[in-house]
Amino acid sequence: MKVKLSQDVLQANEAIAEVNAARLREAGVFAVDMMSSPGSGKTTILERTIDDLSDRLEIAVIVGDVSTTRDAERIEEAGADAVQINTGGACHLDANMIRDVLDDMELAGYDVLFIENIGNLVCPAGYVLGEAERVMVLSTPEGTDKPAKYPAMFRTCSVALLNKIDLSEALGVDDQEFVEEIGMVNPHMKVMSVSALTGEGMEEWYDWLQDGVNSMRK
Ligand SMILES: Nc1nc2c(ncn2[C@@H]2O[C@H](COP(=O)(O)OP(=O)(O)OP(=O)(O)O)[C@@H](O)[C@H]2O)c(=O)[nH]1
Ligand SMILES: [Mg+2]
Repeated sequence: MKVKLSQDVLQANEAIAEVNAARLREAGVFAVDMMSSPGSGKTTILERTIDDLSDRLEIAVIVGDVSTTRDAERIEEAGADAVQINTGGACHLDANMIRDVLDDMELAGYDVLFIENIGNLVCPAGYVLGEAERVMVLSTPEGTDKPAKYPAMFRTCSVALLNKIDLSEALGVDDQEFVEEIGMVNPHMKVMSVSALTGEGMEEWYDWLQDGVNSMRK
């Protein structure tokens, strides 16, 4: 019975996510779900992305956290519209939470909607939200074993941003090892190595985003 309940919950979530996805497509908004463990650099990547792209793209961010509005404040400070969802304890966002926020947004005004999920390498993987793409942020201090230990997250995402490569040398880690470990879990995953701190590698990420935006305009 427990299994059935769990499947019902996931099926209900998927039905709502499909409605969210249709609304976003209709409005021509490229929606990206950003997932990672806590502190890998999701908000920092978004801050730099907003800073670098806001002259050519209209960006909005839905930020999920268990508590506080700190990330939404950082996003607004960077210059994009932000909506904070506090889950009050839940370890992932779900499609229902996103639907409620979309109801209050003028979607047609945006090119990109980022959804920063709760920092967690397990739970968010099971809950689609209506996004066009799922992006995983893995940072170098977390260790090269994370893809093998948390495979569901790496299999569900199409892109991995390997962040904090400015620290690789000090940590004594080889970025190529991360790429190989990711490839063993998901050979189709596109890996981009970046530093949100220094800006290294961010152009490739911006090109990928622009391609996504263009695909929504066709
Ligand atoms: N050296 C270095 N530090 C970084 C980089 N990106 C982020 N950080 C730092 O990592 C810490 C966490 O960054 P956040 O952007 O808040 O991480 P997050 O994934 O949004 O965290 P949660 O929302 O709590 O899950 C901060 O101290 C950032 O300054 C990077 O590329 N290099
Ligand atoms: Mg954050």
